[in-house]
Amino acid sequence: MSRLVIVSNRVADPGKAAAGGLAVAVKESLQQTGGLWFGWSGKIREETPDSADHGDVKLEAVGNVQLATIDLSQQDYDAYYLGYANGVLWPVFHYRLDLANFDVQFAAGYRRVNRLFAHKLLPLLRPDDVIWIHDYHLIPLAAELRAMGCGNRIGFFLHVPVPPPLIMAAIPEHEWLMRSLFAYDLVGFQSEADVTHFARYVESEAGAECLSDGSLRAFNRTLRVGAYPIGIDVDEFTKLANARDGVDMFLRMREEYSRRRLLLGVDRLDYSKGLPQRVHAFRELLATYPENRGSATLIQIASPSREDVGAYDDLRRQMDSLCGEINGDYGELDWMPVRYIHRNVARKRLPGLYRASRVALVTPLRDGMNLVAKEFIAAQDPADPGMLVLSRFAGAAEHLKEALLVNPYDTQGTAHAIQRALTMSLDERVNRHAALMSRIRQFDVHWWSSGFLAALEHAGLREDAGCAA
Ligand code: GDG
Repeated sequence: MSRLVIVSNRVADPGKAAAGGLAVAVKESLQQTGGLWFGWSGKIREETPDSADHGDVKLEAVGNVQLATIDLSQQDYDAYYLGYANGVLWPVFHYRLDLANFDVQFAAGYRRVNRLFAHKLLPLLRPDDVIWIHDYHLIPLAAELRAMGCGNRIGFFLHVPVPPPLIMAAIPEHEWLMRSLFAYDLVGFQSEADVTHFARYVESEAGAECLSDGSLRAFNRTLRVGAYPIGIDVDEFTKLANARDGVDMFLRMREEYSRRRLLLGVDRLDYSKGLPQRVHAFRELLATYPENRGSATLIQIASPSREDVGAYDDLRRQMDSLCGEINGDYGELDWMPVRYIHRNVARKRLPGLYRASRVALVTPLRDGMNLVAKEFIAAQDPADPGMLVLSRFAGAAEHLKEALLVNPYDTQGTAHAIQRALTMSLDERVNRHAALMSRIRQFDVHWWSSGFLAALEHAGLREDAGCAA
């Protein structure tokens, strides 16, 4: 059997908890098969005059997984990670052209680091390795590897959404970027909407032809594409909910909030997650349905994220002030409407928190998938489950139809949906939850990784091993 090589921007220690959807899912799939995980160590390398080679690859074995990491220079980190990946691609792919900073230096740094990754990874590869590259940080990596003569099977999975063609076309380097995807044997997206956007882009910008088997023909090559909605390890998460920490947390929360109705949000503090809009909708709930005053409490966990990127600072200030305002306007001596926690919460505590909540608010403005929605469903007591209010703009909405779907820009509509979730009959909650449970079981993390890898295995042999970019 061939060895699996996973490449992502950041490598996380499989033994430690990770906040962030990609790390959680990659860890869970790699632990099944073993293999090599290559990426950035998270460390910044000291600049020395003889450091042109960017230092060595650090190798470390953790169980059946070998970790291979490199450090980045400050300049590379600024241009590739902060500048291009998180200052151009993340905002544009989440439809936020207003937040993108198109600086040619960032694009150059992005290309430089992708080349560096290829250069450092190549010597570690065996001829029959299957390489699976993850996410928007590393779109041109296969093209760089091919240019260095790599003929291995290479797949790519994009964890974030694909925007419509005209939004994509705002990126000055969009042609180079999208063309470089054709160096892969298989490109996977989160949802059918993403596949459609990508196909429309290459049809209109590169005259691609959509073949009858769903693959795309452009730049003299054929690319297989498909939707592989990512999932969670449902059994592992249910186990976590029933483990001691999970149960302790659940009992503590239930006692603390025995006379309250708990609403919960768990997100990285990111502008794509719709946090200010969510607080506005909760405020609207208190205004329109006064029976919730003194009772409904929103716990919002917002784990710190990308604090070196300016737009995240603004969001932090905005959330501090919105939560302060709502507590000032509606709070009582014995009740505060919002508990806002701008810290990371231990993973083992999350399931208990999910289970103690009547309603989860998963209301991103745009999201590739959203794993919190699935974790919330998995953690519920099937006999008395909480209800999920889910943004129609999350990839998860494509198959979690039994949640209450909302438009997070519509404050009143979202407030009505929250009220509906809070007052829903036990029967309806049980039925909806059972349906949702069967969907997250069907599309779990094992289905995702084995489905993608099986398709990669069968993605026809490449017609040529040359470079697309
Ligand atoms: C990207 C895409 C896609 C969150 N706060 C804490 C914490 N988390 C964990 C959650 C969940 C994960 O992080 C977040 O996953 P999401 O899917 O919601 O979001 P992104 O990080 O934006 O991930 C996304 C995902 O990739 C996978 O493809 O679904 O659309 O944007 O597992 O539980 N974990 C802990 N403490 C926290 O405070 N321990």
